Amino acid sequence: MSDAIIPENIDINEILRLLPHRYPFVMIDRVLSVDVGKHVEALKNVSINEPFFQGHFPEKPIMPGVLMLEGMAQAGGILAFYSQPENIGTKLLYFAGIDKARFRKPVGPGDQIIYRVEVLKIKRGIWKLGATANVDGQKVAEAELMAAFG
Ligand code: BDE
Repeated sequence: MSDAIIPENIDINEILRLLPHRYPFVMIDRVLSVDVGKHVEALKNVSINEPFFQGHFPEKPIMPGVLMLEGMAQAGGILAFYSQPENIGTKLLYFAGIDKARFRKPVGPGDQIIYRVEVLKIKRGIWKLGATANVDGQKVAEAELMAAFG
């Protein structure tokens, strides 16, 4: 495992190369930095045009907390693929579990979410990741995620 830091923005084309997700389930727009084997930062610009706002809720657009967990998982996926590039195109990273999820503030149209995901440990092939979501410097959500290549 290299310990390269990749500070350049990883654009949406690179995100779509690494992840199998497609509309309407791509939950990150850009990767801001990757410190291989350690952490990743990614952003999502939340728009009133998000398809989920049609139903969540018709008169009060709030981003579903579970989709912030998905954004954390996708950012974690970018980190895992950069950390083990031999898995790109050969394996998928499966979301295996979640602990300690908290949703602290509502997120809506116009908010820019910054996801930060760090590797807490890798044990028997299970990655345990610590994740936060911030908007305007305030933590809006947090969780610990488990994932495995398979
Ligand atoms: C606060 C903290 C974390 N996640 C969500 C909140 C929150 O304010 N949710 N609000 C939901 C909500 C839904 C509908 Br329907 C409504 O009419 C209103 Br007034 C709400 O605040």
